[in-house]
Amino acid sequence: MNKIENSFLNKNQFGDDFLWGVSTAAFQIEGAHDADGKGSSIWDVFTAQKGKVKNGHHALTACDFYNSYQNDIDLIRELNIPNFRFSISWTRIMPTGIHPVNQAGIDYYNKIIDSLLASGIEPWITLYHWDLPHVLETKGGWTNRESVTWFSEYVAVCAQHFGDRVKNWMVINEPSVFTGAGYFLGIHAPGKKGITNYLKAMHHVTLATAAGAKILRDKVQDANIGTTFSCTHIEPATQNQKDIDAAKRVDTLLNRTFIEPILGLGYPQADLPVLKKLNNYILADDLNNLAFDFDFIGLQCYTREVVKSSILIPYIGAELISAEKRNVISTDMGWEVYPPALYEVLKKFNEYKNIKKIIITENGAAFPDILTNGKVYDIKRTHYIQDHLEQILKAKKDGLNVEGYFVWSLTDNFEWAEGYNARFGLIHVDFDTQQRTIKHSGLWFKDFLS
Ligand code: GCO
Repeated sequence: MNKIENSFLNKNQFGDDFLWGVSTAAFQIEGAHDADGKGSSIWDVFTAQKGKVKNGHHALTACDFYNSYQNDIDLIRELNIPNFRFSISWTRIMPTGIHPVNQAGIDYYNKIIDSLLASGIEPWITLYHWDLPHVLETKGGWTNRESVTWFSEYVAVCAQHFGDRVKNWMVINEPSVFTGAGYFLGIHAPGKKGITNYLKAMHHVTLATAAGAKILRDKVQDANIGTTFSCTHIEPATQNQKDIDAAKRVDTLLNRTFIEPILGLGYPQADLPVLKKLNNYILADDLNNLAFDFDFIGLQCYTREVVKSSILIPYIGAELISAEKRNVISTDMGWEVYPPALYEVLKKFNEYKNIKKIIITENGAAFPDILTNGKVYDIKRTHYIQDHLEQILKAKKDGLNVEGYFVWSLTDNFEWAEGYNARFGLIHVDFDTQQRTIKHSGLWFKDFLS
């Protein structure tokens, strides 16, 4: 294979210690929804409800990673990718969310971990990537303060069984997304709505993030502990003060609300007054239990949002002007392709002086990928990745803290409410045959990492 020309970028420009990886999540790739004792998660239940997921798609099989993991790990190695981020399915480990432990679940993830290590690939575990056990949801899920205890016990089991070989951990994935979509808007599992559900989930998830991290620190020797946040560069639609203020409120909600408590700064209630309602759920010593000294923070930035003031939108008084309405280039998710967003987000999060290390734990794009004669020429995705790596280089040259980049995602997979319509993979999956085909972007990334 002659080297694919990547004239502007060279891995060495990022430094020898820069981390390169690829990210996935259990529910989106594994399938085997009830295999070997696995219990139902809220996403198993949600996808079974009519009308919740585009085209009625579900993840009963997904990418069948549960059975084809060795093939996919071989592909990770073929692509020269040294770090693999995956999540643990809580209901494989504890089918009802609490003890007893399902040994078959432990055995499965031991096989994944051992296969990765045997292949010279470093495992990076996300403990919670949205698939809460359904039994716990029947008890209120994240709106129930007991969720902190349930999650802590689950983390302890994973630390005990995997911590001898796995040193890189992320506690919770994108709390703003799954609480907002799942407990306020109702468009993601468990489909709950309303400000009370949202604020209770927000607080309990933030407590659980710190509690889980403390357990890892206690039980895993030499652990590199992080957690991940969705983040987006926010701009006002105009320089009208109302739009500037609206953008500041959206930025507070999307970029600050979940990270600032764990940095010991408390909830940014002054800049988003609705957050003062959290005081109804904050108990005396909670504020001391929200913070944790993470070894790294994972940022997951895909785009920017442009905001205008709107009296019609409760609690935030702002609305996002879609990429379509702004007539700009966008992905299959409707997200604007705007690489400078990554630089702006890195600049923003570098202002938090107690963030030790920033890793981009997700970045990627969904484009329509056509398989033609056994090839997928996804040049838009290749350019998307290259252009975002250029922004990381710019950030590093400006002295900003960014120590790694993980592509979302290894293979096309189940994109939540979008189902399989949004393809993010470096590797194409024919979901009828489970045939994998490395795309142009995957071949480029392989060359880039070689
Ligand atoms: C997220 C999740 C991933 C998504 C990816 C593309 O960031 O929303 O971590 O599960 O699939 O970001 O939307």
